[in-house]
Amino acid sequence: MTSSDFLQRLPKIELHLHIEGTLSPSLRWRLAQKNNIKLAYDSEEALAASYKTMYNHRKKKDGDILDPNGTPIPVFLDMYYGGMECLITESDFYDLAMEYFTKAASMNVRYCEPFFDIQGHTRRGVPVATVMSGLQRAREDAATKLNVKSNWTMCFLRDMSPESAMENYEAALPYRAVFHAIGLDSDEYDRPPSLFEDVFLRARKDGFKITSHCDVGQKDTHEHIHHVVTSMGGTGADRLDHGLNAAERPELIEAIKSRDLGMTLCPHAYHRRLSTEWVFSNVRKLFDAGIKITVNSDDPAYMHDMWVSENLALAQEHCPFTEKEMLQLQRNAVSICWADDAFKETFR
Ligand code: ES4
Ligand code: ZN
Repeated sequence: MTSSDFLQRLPKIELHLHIEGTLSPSLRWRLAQKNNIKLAYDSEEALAASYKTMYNHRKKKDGDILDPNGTPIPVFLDMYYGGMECLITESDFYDLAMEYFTKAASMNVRYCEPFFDIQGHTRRGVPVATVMSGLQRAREDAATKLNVKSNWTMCFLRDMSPESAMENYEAALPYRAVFHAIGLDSDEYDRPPSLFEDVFLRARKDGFKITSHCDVGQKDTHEHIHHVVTSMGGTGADRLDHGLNAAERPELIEAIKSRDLGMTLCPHAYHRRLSTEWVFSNVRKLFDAGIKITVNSDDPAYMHDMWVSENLALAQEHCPFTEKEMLQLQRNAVSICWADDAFKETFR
């Protein structure tokens, strides 16, 4: 069996994926036409070409520890939020999610926990109900028609205020059947996760799982990781999204291990801007320390169409991981995911 046969056959779980980061140029083009939205590109081809030029996460700021020196434009976060403007109606959210779930089925992804950015939509005037209804309908159809099960995680944008996070949380609570967890994403610069403690404490009390991004190479990332691992929501989050810089600090490795905390890593998201050696030696280090790391894709449409299968192949090649170790990554995903136990059993 070739390595790509092995990866294709592997029943997969994806735990770090932003649904808005799966918006293909073709769907974006179609929705923009339908909704009479003027794009900055004259053709679908020009729009598609714009997806290929991104390299930086955002413009470099003082104190970033690992960002490259180049300043290509557009930067990732601008493109990502710009893409959202074509998402207006319930069926737009449904189509976005179904396009992803269909792709997931083709990769033998059997279960996923995608993120959505509620504020990315409400701040444009899209009602919470519109987002929730489209995502939930897609979730149900994906489970029955595609055999892809899922649970949604609602993220807050950390470059917006803690008050906005709380307002959106409360507006989303009537739809609590739609999502099972709360996360934190967007630009981390001078936005420690502790700023959002009120809403994370509240969400945990209300019975949601909690998680947070600590993206690679950001200013103060070690402090942010420390907070997420030890204190978020009172006793530490239920998972850590990214957090690869923990590999640089023995005390962070120890703290993650002692709580048996799972980590969702996205190798290409780092590799597109950092050295192969730095990225994969640190992935390997966390794996060898016995931490339950998983391999995921983040924003595949905006990251050179590197989906979970391609990210797994990248890790397999560069860490490098044997097939046995690849199976361990899969077991890690089963262990740290928030599916119910009966469903988890179907992966064994
Ligand atoms: C994101 Cl790569 C990344 N970083 C921060 N926030 C995000 N939201 C979607 N993708
Ligand atoms: Zn992410």
